[in-house]
Amino acid sequence: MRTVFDCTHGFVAGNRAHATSKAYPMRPERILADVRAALPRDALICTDVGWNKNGVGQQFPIYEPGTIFTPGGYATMGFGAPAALGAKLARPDRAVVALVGDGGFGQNPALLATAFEENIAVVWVIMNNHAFGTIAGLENAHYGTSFGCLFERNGDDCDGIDLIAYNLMLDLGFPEDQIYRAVIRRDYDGEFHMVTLWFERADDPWVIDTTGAMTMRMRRLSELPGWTPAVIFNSTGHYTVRKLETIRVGAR
Ligand SMILES: Cc1ncc(C[n+]2csc(CCOP(=O)(O)OP(=O)(O)O)c2C)c(N)n1
Ligand SMILES: [Mg+2]
Repeated sequence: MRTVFDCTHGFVAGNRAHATSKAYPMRPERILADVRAALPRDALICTDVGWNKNGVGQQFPIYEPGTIFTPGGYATMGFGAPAALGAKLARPDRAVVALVGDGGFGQNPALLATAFEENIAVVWVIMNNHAFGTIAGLENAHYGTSFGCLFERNGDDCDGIDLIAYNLMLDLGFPEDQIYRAVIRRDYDGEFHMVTLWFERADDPWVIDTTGAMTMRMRRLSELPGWTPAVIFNSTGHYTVRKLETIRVGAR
């Protein structure tokens, strides 16, 4: 007879590849595993509804009583992000994190004003799949459609902080055929990152890293050995890049 213990351990073992995967876009299992690893054991976790809640129930160890707050029962979206504010007010000594989907995070925008006004320091981890993903999945399974569940316009999911840099540069008048968004793979650890590329010169673009996560100043791509663009795109062109030497998009 299989025990609950066997099943749980079987699941964890079977899930390990996803939880450590370097796939791009990042897998939700990896987000949960990384968040858990980064947090103290007594951190307060608030979930919303969607992959975050389901995933936490399934594969996010809770170590101490009273450290998980999740909307059971009717599973109301819009709970997790503001609940974290309340948790932090109650326990300012604890780290507080909300795990929330992009759909759920849009339910209660006023929480941003409250957090700012009251200076409440919480972390919202937004699991962004450009969709009411769990509902899209159910709709697909039952009716073969994802009607009303995907956040996009003309096929563009309008996502990413790099999009701000991209649009700003276009607004400032940089030529449209010189500005591209790119998914870059960093060779030494296999992680992916999104940046804006400015092809001032056709063969060696400037890298504009809006988050500052990867570079501290503007560099040319040639100064960043081991950064391999995987995809480069703007509204008119889309390139899958196999070799750096093949990038000459500005010269088209
Ligand atoms: C107030 C409310 N409306 C609708 C639902 C039904 N519902 C459950 S999950 C979900 C989608 C959540 O989307 P998101 O927050 O992006 O998470 P994801 O499913 O993409 O992981 C919806 C619409 C709900 N639970 N609560
Ligand atoms: Mg979503």
